[in-house]
Amino acid sequence: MPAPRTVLLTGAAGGVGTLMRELLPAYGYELRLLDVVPVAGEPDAVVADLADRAALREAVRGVDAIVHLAGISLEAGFDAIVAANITGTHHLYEAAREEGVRRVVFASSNHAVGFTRRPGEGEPRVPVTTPHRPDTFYGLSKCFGEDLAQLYWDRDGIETVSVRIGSCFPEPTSVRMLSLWLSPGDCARLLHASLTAESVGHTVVNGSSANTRLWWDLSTARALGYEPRDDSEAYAEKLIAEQGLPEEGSADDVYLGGRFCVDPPRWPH
Ligand code: NAI
Ligand code: 15L
Repeated sequence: MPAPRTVLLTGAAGGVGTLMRELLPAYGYELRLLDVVPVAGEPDAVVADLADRAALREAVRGVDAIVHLAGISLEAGFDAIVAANITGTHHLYEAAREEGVRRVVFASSNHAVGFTRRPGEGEPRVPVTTPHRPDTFYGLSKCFGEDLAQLYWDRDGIETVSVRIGSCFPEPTSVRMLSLWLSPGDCARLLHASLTAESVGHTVVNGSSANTRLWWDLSTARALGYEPRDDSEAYAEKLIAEQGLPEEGSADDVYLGGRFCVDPPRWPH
């Protein structure tokens, strides 16, 4: 596959989309932007809902690859999650199939496996082969997205890298994020590796920086050529002083998904 040049970035108005709009062009990509809300400062962005199949088909026409970030990014009612994340992602893959787009990078989440126990001291990091254990309807929609990607690879030959993003924000803001943080720079590096690696079929990767306190294994991401450069440890002393360590036996202490397992934050936020 020749290296993609033109890339559709869905969810371009969101937190990760805004960061990636700034960082990905340095890798040589020409971005086409899409979101259900206008993208600030980007008059050419496509404003469309993932429900609009005709608009999606037009938006993917002629692009080499898609980075799919759009959707509900926290817990919400089941019907809303189904519409945006399940039906919407299906619409996007159908548009890709109809228009001959061969590579997708799908923003999955740690919440697809949120009820997985986090490793204790000296225990191995959680691999991507750990069974799906969604902690919310939101996490369940990410499990669906990963399976949908598998189907479109096996049946239609569309390649996908499903990136289980840990916590992608400019800085980690909680003690839990010290283990899951994906810095914006490393996110761009991981998306670039996912867009350019040869023959990925459907590959699932855990998406974090090279954090000292990492809970999960980055080997499938590294196999794509991802070389993380950042480590959340620089923020550890301050965050632990401010927030303390999680209470023993609490969701934040036990599960990868933390409080999503018991009291998930709601969307919109
Ligand atoms: P966000 O909520 O800031 O951005 C999502 C964007 O999708 C928004 O701009 C929203 O307007 C758009 N959107 C929602 N429904 C849509 C629809 N029906 N049609 C078109 N656009 C729609 O989320 P964020 O943080 O930027 O995350 C991006 C993606 O990465 C999401 O899929 C999220 O689930 C995933 N993710 C993010 C993580 C993080 O730490 N930020 C962690 C794990 C996964
Ligand atoms: C996610 O999947 C969310 O989209 C994001 O807003 C964060 O809450 C992140 O997980 C996390 O677990 O920190």
